[in-house]
Parts: sequence; structure tokens; C-alpha cells
Amino acid sequence: MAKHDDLHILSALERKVLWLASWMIHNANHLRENTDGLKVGGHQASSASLATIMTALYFDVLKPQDRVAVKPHASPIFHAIQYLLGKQTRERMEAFRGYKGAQSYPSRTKDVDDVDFSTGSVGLGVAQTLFSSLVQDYVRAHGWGTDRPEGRMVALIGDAELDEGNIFEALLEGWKQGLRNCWWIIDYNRQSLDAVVREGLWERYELLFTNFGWNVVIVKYGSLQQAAFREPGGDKLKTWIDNCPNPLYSALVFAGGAAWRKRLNDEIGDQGDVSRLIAKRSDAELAALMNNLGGHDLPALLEAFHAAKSDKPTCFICYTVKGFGLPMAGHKDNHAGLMTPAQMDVYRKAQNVREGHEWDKFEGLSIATDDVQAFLSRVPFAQGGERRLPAPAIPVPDKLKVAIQPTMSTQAGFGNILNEIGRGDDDFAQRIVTTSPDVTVSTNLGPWVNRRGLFAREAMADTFKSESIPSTFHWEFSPKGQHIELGIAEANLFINLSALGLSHTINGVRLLPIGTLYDPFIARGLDQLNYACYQDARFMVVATPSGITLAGEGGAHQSIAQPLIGMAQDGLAAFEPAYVDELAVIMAFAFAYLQKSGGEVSERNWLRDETGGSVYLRLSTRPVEQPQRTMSDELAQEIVDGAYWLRRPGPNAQVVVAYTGAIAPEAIEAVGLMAEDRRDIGLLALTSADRLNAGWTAAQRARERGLVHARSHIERLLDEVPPGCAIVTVLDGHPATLAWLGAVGGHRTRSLGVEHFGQTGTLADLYRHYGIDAQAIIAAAQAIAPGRPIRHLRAL
Ligand SMILES: Cc1ncc(C[n+]2csc(CCOP(=O)(O)OP(=O)(O)O)c2C)c(N)n1
Ligand SMILES: [Mg+2]
Repeated sequence: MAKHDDLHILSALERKVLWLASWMIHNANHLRENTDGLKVGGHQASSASLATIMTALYFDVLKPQDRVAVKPHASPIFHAIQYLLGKQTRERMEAFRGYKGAQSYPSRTKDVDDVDFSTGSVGLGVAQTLFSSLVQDYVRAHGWGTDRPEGRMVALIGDAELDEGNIFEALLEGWKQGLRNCWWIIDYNRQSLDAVVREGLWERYELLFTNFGWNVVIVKYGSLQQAAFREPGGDKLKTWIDNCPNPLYSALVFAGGAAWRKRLNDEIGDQGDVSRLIAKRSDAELAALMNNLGGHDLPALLEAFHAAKSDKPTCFICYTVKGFGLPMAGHKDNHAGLMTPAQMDVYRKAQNVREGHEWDKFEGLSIATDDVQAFLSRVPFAQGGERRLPAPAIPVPDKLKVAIQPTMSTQAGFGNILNEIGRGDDDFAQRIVTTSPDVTVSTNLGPWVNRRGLFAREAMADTFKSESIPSTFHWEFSPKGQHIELGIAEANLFINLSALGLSHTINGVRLLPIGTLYDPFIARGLDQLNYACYQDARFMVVATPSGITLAGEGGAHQSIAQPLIGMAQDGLAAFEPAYVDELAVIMAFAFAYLQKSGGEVSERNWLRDETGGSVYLRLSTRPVEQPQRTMSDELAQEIVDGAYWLRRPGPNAQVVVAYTGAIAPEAIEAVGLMAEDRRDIGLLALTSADRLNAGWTAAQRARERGLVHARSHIERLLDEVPPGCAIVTVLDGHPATLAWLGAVGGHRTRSLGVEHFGQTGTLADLYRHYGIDAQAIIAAAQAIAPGRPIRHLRAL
């Protein structure tokens, strides 16, 4: 608990932090452009709401090992605190919301002041803290990272943020997994963006969190209020406060002391002692008393935070006022509330800040600068040095073993590759951690899980096994297990991958996370996937099965748009191999790629392979005849780069078929059937439309910058295709995925794929219906490639 002097300094810092944040917002160049005043304004009132809580936390309560996700709109407060701690520069503060300035929403990758978890899309940072705590337990249970103390994972949450479903999905999972060391601090200002929130939500929250095994601490009354309640008549005041509806309380906060007096006198003023309690305070004192909610009272907050000593997850419901301390305090429209220059001037003077000294850290404080500096230099949170921990890369084998059957699906290949890895017990095998939202078995992780076991902090035997009932799968849970089984919530899968995939920098312990799910359900967790990539978490997501190739499963399970997601998602390299030997090459690459950081663009393929990233594998359950071939280094490189000639086009080629994924047999068949009627046909196998496209775009940009010799992999491949030759592209996914191939070398192109919802049927039915079978490929070739009619083309 802070000593009296410290409390004095803390309250000065609280005012300073709010001033700096407000000045930063007011000063933002971007405001003058006013492209979105509403969003800019959002920072002001929301920041003020959290200023006291964040002051208490960062300057007193938090330890270096604690990790925090800050509510998106409180970013100015975060930056102001880091500025005072010497971790943020004035230049970046001045450029808030501007080019390379402090970010509008705290960003791990774009901010310089050691943001632990990015936020922005509300609710995601909250869930991230929960999964990060589970990952911390995972890491420590495996005996790693135990030289550092356990940290608390802390989320600062807007009350309206709790409307986001993924928070509840995470809560349930947290309960199942025995969550510890997690604090969720709710900024209960009873306001969202549009409105004042419904009455009594705190009761729902309390019940909810208690149900999930959390401690709930309600910080409702500030120390002034607590003292007033002890005065004669104080109990009546307390009852009035407790019964006051949210909108009215907010309105009175906005209206100020005189309005409080009138209202209180009207409603409880004729009751003797409470009238005296009201009467003996000036308007300003009365307003200060009524505004003194727990979330704006340092002693109340410090007491609550320091009292929470157990590792049980704890939810703090802190009553606050949105816009506290500023003229817009409590107004229901204040989300857009920017202070006017005149208001800022009044505020500046009230803070004793001279004009031209607005950024000075110690300007206008009533405490000696040396004392403040001494205090700042001993703030516990800032004692740990660099918050991003180093973790060396885990060596990855050059080649992964796989037992290839003559006919096999890529999904079966994936299971087989992991099973082979699971036989070993080197660092590489140990650092892999798999996770799946209730589709472990159906995505072929079963053999791996049988070998490596499921993770739980407490061991749990497989009852079927102990009862000697035969079963293909042994589900034994132990602290050494390497598979985290999740309930069916793809949102949780991606946040878990986000947490596992940041373990190297958060825990200083590198993991190689692999998450599996059905391809269509990527959409279910898409914002979470984007979030994970945005904060540069590193993981492999294996999405299988995919496309209409699922045939009998029907339209609800058949993915169409996912290849386009794979191309467009930053931070994620997407692959869709057709064969298992390709998959083995891609996975070996991927394990190394996950661990890379920093580095230049390669002049070979114009990709940022040295910078690394996450990997998305789109796989299939379709058994496909496997090629008999030895994997040369050149072929492996081409597979990783994104494409290779399965059949090279001749000098007089009239048509090239370019395919991706499980549709390979149809492409091969079509080429065979056309061979008599079209000369020199080429067959291009694409393993990654994403990487090919990215390399092509980057090479063009490089040429535009004057690097005339820049060539991407796809440009080199298509150099071999004569100008008059047509290209037919085909995949089990949206045709736009490959349609750009024609633009690379100016070849006429027809792109086949799936545009409309799938349905049930046999493979043949569906490939026929959606026009991606051999006949459809031939018909497309005949339509755009010159030459005589193709004999094997049947009437469609
Ligand atoms: C997923 C998502 N949807 C919508 C928004 C836009 N938005 C930003 S803040 C906000 C309201 C937040 O209210 P609350 O969490 O209570 O914070 P307060 O404004 O009270 O500080 C909304 C809807 C967003 N950032 N993310
Ligand atoms: Mg709110």
C-alpha cells in the first residue's frame, strides 16, 4: 500500500497523466484534418474514465512480470504513462494518430513503448489476457521459464466491451482449464459509444464471474464517499446513490454541484441530518463528493488491488465517470467529446501549466521535481528492463519424415508427419503444442495426441483405458501433455494461438503452436485470426477439410472464400498443397518461418521470408494418387516459393492449366485429354497463390523504384509461356484466387472455381455442377485457346 507521501505523488501523477493525454489528443494534427472527429473524440472521454485506475496500476500495483491489455480508447493514457516513465518520446506523443506517431490504439508492433498486447477491436485484448495466463501455466508446467516470477495477465475493460461474445467464450474455456493469475478490471462508467448502458449490469457481471469461479471485487465508493457515509445521515446518502439510475447520475455529474444540491435536496433534503451533510459542503465540494466513485479514488483502488493476493482470477468492477475531470464528464454524447480550445485553456491554467510548457513532464506539479523523479525511478513496473523477452530459435530438421501411401490425402499426410515428429523427443518435438476446438480427431491430430498426451495442470487418466475398453485414442491429461483441447469456439482457437504464438516474447520461451480446425470455420474466428497476426503472434493454422471436395458434408461445411483470406491476410503465408511430399516440404519451411524475425526482402522471390510470420495450410480429406518422385532441392524450393511446372509448356504451347490443391487429378486428366488437340500443353502446380502473388507485387514495386532486374518466381515461370498461349486456372475455392495469373505475362485467362454455396453430392456431381472437373477445364481451354475442336470435350 502506498505511503501517504506516495499517495500525494500518485494523485499528482494522475492529474499529469490526464493532462498529457488530453493535450496529446488536443494537439493531434489529425484533428485538424478531422477525417473522423467522432473516433478522435472517443479517446478523450474514455481515457479520462481510466486515468485513475491506470495511475494506480502502472505507478504502484503492477510488477514487471505482469502483462496488460489496455482498453483501446485509453491509449493516450497508456502513452502518457510511458512518457513519464521515459519509454515514450515527445515526438511520437506530438504525432499521436499521425504518421509514425503514437498509435490511436495500443499496438505491440507499431508503438515503441512496450505495449504487451495490442487492442482496438474491442473484446479481443481481454480474451488474450486469459489465454496468455493459460499459456504461462503451460510453459511453467513443462519446466520452462521458471526462473522468472509468475505474472498476472491484466485486462482493462470498457463496460460495453463485455457485450462482445468472444469474452464469454473465453470465460468458459478459462473455467475448464483452471485459469489463474488473471485480472479483469472493468471501467464501469455505464456508458458505451452511443448510449448509457442498462441498469444493474454489475449484478449480472457479478453473478457471471462468480459462476465461473472468479473473485469479484466491487470498487464503488471513493474514500470521500466512504467518509461521508460515516457522518450522520450518510446512510441515507448511500441509499440514494445506490438507487440512482445510471442516466440520472451521469446527467448530474455533467451538470455539476448546484444541480446535485437541488436534486439531493428535492429527494432527501428534508431528512434532518442528511440535509446538514449536504448543506455544509460548497457546490464544488458536493460535486467532488458525488463524483468520488471508487474508480476515481486512489486509496480505494489501491486497497482493492493490493488486497487481491490469491492467484484466483479476479474481476474488479470499478465505478467510474466517462470523461471524469473534464467538462464533458458524464454527458451521454461525450464519446465524440473533444475539448474546445477555450476549454483546454481553462484546463491548462487549472493545471498550472504555462503556455509553451504543455509537454513538460513536471510542469505545474505542486511537488518537488526531484521527489517525483525519485518516485518514478522506483516504480516497480519499470524495474524489469526490456519487456520483450528474447528466446532463441528452436532448430528445425531440414526434412520432415513422412510415410507416403500410393493414394493419400493431405490431411492424412499432416497427421502422419506430426505422428513421425511425435516419435522423437528432441527440443523440436517438445516445443510443438497443438490445439483444436473439438476437432482434434477429425483433423487427424489423433496419433500425435496419443503419443504426446493432452495438457492439464492436473493429471487425469483416460477412463476408457483404465477400464480396459478398447479405443483408438488415449486421452490422458497431464502437465507434460502437448495438446490443448478446446471447446468448440474458433474464436478461442485463434486467441489461444495468439497467446501461444507470443510466448517467446511474453514468457521468453519459444513454442511452435499448431491449431487445427475445419476450413470454413476460419470465418468464425476471423477477427481473432487477424488480431493474432496484427500482434505478430507466430503459429501454424491447419484448416482441413476444405472446399466442395467435402462433397457429402454439404454447403454448411464447404469453404469458398478462404483462399482469398489466405492471400489477403497480412502476417500469414497461405499454402494449399495437392500432394503429401509438398506438404512435408512446406511444413519444414513453416517451422523455421514461424521463428524468423527481422531481415531483408529476398531478391530471389521478393518475399520477406527472413521477417517470418504465421502459416495457413489449407488441406483436404480427398485421397489423391501421389506422384512417385524424389524431392530435389530445386523442386522443394519451388514448392515453398509457390509453384512449379508439373509439365513444362513447349515452345508452341497453346494452353497452360494452372491448378491448386485437391483438384490436381482433374487438372492432370484435362491436360491428358487435350494433349492430342493442343500443342505443348503446360501444367502448372500452384502450392501458394498467396506467396506467388505477394512476390509478383513486390517485384513490380521494386522495378518501379528502379531495380530493373527484379523478377518474381511467377514471372520467371511464366516467361516460358509463349505470348499467344491461354491459361486456364482451377481450384476448389473462389476463382479470383488465381485469376490474376493472366496479368503477370499478359496471357488470356479463364478462371474456374466455386462462387456459390456448396451442396451435398458425390465429388463428381459437385465438380461437374460447379464447373471444376476435367470437362469444364477442357471447355474453358477450347473457349479461349486457339486451335481445332478438342475431341474429348463432351457437351456440357
Ligand atoms: C469490435 C469493435 N466494434 C466496434 C468498435 C467501435 N467502438 C469503439 S469504443 C466503443 C464503445 C466502447 O464502450 P466502453 O467499452 O464502455 O468504453 P468507454 O467508451 O466507456 O470508455 C465502440 C462501439 C470497436 N472498436 N471494436
Ligand atoms: Mg463504458
